[in-house]
Amino acid sequence: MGFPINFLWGGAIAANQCEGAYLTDGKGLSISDVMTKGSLRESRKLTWIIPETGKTGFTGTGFPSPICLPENARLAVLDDVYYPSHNAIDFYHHYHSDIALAKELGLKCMRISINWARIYPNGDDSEPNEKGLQFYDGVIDTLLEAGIEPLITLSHYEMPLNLVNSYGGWLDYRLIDYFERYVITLFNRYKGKVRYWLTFNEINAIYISPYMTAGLLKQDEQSRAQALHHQFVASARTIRAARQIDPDMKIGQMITRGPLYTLTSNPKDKLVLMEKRHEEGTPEVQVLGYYPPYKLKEYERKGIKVEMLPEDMEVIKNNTVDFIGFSCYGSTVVTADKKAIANTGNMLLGVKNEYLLQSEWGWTIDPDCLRLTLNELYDRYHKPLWIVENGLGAFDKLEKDGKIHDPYRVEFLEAQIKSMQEAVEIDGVDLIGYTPWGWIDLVSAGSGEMKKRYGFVYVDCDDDGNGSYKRYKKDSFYWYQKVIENNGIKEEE
Ligand code: BGP
Repeated sequence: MGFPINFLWGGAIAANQCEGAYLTDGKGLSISDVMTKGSLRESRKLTWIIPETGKTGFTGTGFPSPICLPENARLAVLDDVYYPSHNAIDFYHHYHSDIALAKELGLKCMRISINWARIYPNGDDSEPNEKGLQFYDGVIDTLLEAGIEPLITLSHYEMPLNLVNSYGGWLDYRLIDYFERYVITLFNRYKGKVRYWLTFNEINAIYISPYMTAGLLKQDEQSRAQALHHQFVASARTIRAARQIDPDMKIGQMITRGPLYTLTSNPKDKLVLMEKRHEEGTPEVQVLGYYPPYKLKEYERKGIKVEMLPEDMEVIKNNTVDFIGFSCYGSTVVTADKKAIANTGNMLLGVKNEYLLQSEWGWTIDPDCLRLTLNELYDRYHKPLWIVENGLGAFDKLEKDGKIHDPYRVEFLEAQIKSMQEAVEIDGVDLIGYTPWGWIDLVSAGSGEMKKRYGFVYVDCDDDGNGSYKRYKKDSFYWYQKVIENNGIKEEE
């Protein structure tokens, strides 16, 4: 009973949230480099300049405040503005010691991402940046030497900024070719070394955050549908390239997912639930190789026309994913009752669940969300699954003696792991691994804060980048170490 012996216990991080060194060794600007810090109450902003006049300003990222750029404005880094991605936790210069900590923690796998703008600084360059590749050679070799299997996201809320300013992001078909060039460079370089890859982080989050997922400056549904289609084609072409270059590679999709509950037993609530699931995205395209009828009907109803080349659906059909990776942070309650009180959470929108608590950032704490989600996905798609993100963002206090006592994190994760364990032991779900989010503290994607911490390792730096950047092991570090050692949570614990 329990997890398979080769179960991949791990932890996840992403380039733009941890690396820093935003212009080092030839890296180009990426879309995260023009995003300011926000907070629970104030959303992050994008900064812009009109080159002809020198006029500068701020606009929303589309999540939740709208993107509104004046004519001729380009997204740009401005003087005297703080951008969290520029230094982040400086993983770029700490990766040797950080990976040593991960080894001590016992990680068998680490989910990282590659920053496209380190490899192709402008996205449309004809030659890759050798220094950028050398950085990832170092990270990957250090992981392998530590016995840690890399799982690499090719685009985690990341793309070269030039592709937004000059092409309008994933709305432009040419990005498929540029992305393919980028992944072929990586696959040739890391064949035989890196087995597991994910294409686009939370690809279905385009409905929530079109800029972060697809570099979109437009938010209308037509643009989102078109950009998403381009990402589907790029994802399929990535799989095609992997099969040609290294057939041992396994490529997954990455979606955000959590259970949906109805507020009441009114069938109208259940209909809203079904419709919300449909609105949330179409795992079918990457998993089964076709657009499901509900999405085609929705496009027809809304007058959305997705332009497709004749070969697009062929490549999508012939290159489906090997596994489904997903992030799961909590659950959402839906209802047909318009008056029901809106949840205070900033990402998991819905109605307040009176049976569950919320995190300090308003995210629902649901001890059963993993078992439910794993079963739903497995029943529907019959593909191996991988929980590539899960966790609790919380305030932590560094004590004078260098300790961090975080029983809330242990309590949260213990329930999550038990839930995932039930899906494996009781329901027989095929689960490859578990990489909880932010095994080391890093910048929050949603708010840009440092104080929203997920890690087993504390990083001493604040929301404005001040601090020693020293790493400290939290109490949860020793707890997770034991979970991995025991290959799960033992009954008596
Ligand atoms: C996911 C993103 C991650 C990560 C996580 C936690 O949606 O893929 O990049 O940041 O959410 O969110 P946050 O950092 O806003 O707490």
